[in-house]
Amino acid sequence: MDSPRSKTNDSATIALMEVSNGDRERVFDAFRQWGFLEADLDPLGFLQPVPHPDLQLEGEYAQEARQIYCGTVGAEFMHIADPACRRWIQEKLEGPQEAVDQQRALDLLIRAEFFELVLQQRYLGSKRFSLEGVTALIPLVDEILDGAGQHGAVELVMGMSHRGRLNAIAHIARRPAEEVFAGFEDVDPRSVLGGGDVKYHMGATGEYETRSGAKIHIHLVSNPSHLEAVDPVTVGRTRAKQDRAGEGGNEKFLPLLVHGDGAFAGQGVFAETLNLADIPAYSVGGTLHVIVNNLIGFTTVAQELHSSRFAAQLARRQSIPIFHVNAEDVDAVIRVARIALEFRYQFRSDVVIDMIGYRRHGHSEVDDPTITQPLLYKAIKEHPPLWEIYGEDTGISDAKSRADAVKAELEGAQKRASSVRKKPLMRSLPGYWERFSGGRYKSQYDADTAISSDELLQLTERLATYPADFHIHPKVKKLLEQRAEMGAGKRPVDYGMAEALAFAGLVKSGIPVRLSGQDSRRGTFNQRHSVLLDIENEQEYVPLEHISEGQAHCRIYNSTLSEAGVLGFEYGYSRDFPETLVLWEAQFGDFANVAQAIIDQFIVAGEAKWGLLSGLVLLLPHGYEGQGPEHSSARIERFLQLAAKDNFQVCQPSTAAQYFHLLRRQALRPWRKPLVVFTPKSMLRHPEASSPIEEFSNGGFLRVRPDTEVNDARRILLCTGKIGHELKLERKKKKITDIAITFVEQMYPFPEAEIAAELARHPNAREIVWVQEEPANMGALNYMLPRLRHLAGERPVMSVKRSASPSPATGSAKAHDVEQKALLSLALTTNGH
Ligand SMILES: Cc1ncc(C[n+]2csc(CCOP(=O)(O)OP(=O)(O)O)c2C)c(N)n1
Ligand SMILES: [Mg+2]
Repeated sequence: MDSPRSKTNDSATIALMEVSNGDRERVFDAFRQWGFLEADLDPLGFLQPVPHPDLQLEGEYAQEARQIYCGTVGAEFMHIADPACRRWIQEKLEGPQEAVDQQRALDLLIRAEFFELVLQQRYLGSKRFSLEGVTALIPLVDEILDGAGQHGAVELVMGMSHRGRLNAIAHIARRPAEEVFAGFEDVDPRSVLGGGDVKYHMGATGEYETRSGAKIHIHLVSNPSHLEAVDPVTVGRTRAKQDRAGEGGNEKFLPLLVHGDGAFAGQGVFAETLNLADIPAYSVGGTLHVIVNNLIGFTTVAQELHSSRFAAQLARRQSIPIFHVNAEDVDAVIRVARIALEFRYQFRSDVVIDMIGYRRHGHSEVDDPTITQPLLYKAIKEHPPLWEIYGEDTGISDAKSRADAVKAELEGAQKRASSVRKKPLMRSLPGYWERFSGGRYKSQYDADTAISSDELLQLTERLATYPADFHIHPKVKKLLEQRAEMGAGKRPVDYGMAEALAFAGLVKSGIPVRLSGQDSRRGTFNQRHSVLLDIENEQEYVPLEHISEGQAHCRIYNSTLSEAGVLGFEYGYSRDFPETLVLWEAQFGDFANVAQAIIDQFIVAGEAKWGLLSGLVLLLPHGYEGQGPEHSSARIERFLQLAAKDNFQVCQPSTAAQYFHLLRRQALRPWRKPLVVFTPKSMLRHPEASSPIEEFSNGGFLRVRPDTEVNDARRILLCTGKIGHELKLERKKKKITDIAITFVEQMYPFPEAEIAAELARHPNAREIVWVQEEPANMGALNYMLPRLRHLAGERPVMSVKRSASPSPATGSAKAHDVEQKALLSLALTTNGH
């Protein structure tokens, strides 16, 4: 097969040069630069080397350089700007090669191969996403672990997708083979009705003993089908483990991402993750990337999967090396693994290994690949398994008898599989949680969130103070003066101050806070100002880091311009640092849809699929303010559709104090559930949404905020957020006294008892109306109506909303005003409809 991707091939200009001995460096440099294009990387020979004009050199040096750079390893590293890095790699590749423990490598290859064969024999017709064709992955990771152990690693945090995952569970996480086989028996379907996950997505943990005798914990991260979505989650989990470990964290916890070639090149979330590598908020001291490259994705060949010659070349955006290696030169694979590992520890940098092999079967084993790649699969059929090739190459005479022994061992394990007891991991958690909901064990669900007025004053003093010699921006100075007044009860507290007080109280009591989002340090709406900048020297001062002696950290970061990558990272972080209040903020709420896979696959379903808890908070600015289709809606409807079995909380606090108590409840209660908060924009500083300081030292988060101004109303309006405040103002203007306006502050879990109590407080109200700003096909309407009707009994429940629309909001500010007036007027004057 000719490679149409040989974009660097310009054979017309091939020049033959005579080179003198004194030009050694020049010759070597040409090969260091382009040698990988002529390297022998594909065991089946379909990916042809591309002759490069600069390499058409003769002489002793060219021969020597060609041997190093055009063999079974092709290194791309000359794009790295740092000469020390380049020299380091050069020396490793050009220096003497270390010996390989070939017996060990052979054993691992045999295990990897026969594990798949036994599965194939016993569970014909089941999908397993075999590793055959790239079994060198197992000795590769073995070598990484050996090196990591020598650097003091205690844990490998590994993210990988389907290909070879079961093999990795058995041979890297070292779960007993019978446990993996048991997954194919599916003996206890009743235990996972409606939950659980397929066996090749479940996470696994285990203990690995390295060649040199170190013990390394393996954490294979639970993973959805969505390729590469696990990348930022794995890195976030690693960072959390590193942060918890403190000093030396990034030596101890090593992240490894195993990618498919198609996914590596194609999936944006990986590119987003790679971009996080050197940014202090997200750095983990280098992630190892291994592409299990079979030059195919499902039925699609490499030429259709990426514009670059190699899938791995996406990584050239960064100053990191890429090592291509032929998966059938096992010794080369192991040497490359060692170099990559050493590079990570030496330079605290990401590094990519692109291991090129093939896929013995179809995409899964029930696929017939001869339909789409007849010639390739003819060649594969005739190609012996790697352990046989390696056994012969190395001259290890008892390879066959070793293979027989491993096969017998695995068949024995398979026979025991049906009696393996399933871990009761999955279903217990939701059930456990339910026991605490419904108000019966309120203390587990709630927490004391108020802060005494003395302490509020102390916190305020710290939040509003900066060093005497600090040159503060006049606008920020004013803001801090106002915050001082808020804390002292001289002015109502706004959202910005409410949030600062919530964070300050938490870090003071030892609970760390981590928030990241686009422009979050200042705040998109100029509301946060968590970092003060000296206007003369740009020195930073973070009041939240100066609250009290021995306080926990309050880290607020501007994120990269990414949603899926950053949200995935923060989800991962929240998983492994549950004591921290972890928040991700969207610039506008609707941008969260770019991270929908993280929301769907991890945040809302992680507990049901994998039994994994997270206390992550999503802050999503929401509200109809005439700013157009894309700045109005955080898509409340989508979150409510995802709600079931107490999987998360969906809230819209309508006042600053409510926001304060909600954030503190999330951090202080013992249980971890994700929390989605629809946050205000124009209401951030609105007097109606501000709260007296007394509300911070008393009470807690109210799931429903009753209307205390009206008794025995004729009509009850139920709503969330901004529209409720607008309704109240309009009611006042119109001097209406018999319409109650009730805020549903927590939409999910549905506050049934509190709403029922509100309805009961107005027994004569014949009209119960759900009012929302969003169009009829959006917002909470379709979620609320059946629930309200259930509670209202005989009484009719109606609704006021914008007309159904494919787009969330109008692009015209004036049209918006007209619509908004109509909503208010309908809600307050007619019967709704
Ligand atoms: C986001 C996403 N899109 C599509 C798929 C369906 N899918 C599963 S595997 C696969 C091919 C993956 O190719 P590659 O990354 O090369 O891995 P391989 O299966 O070859 O190991 C596709 C398209 C998916 N799982 N996730
Ligand atoms: Mg592939």
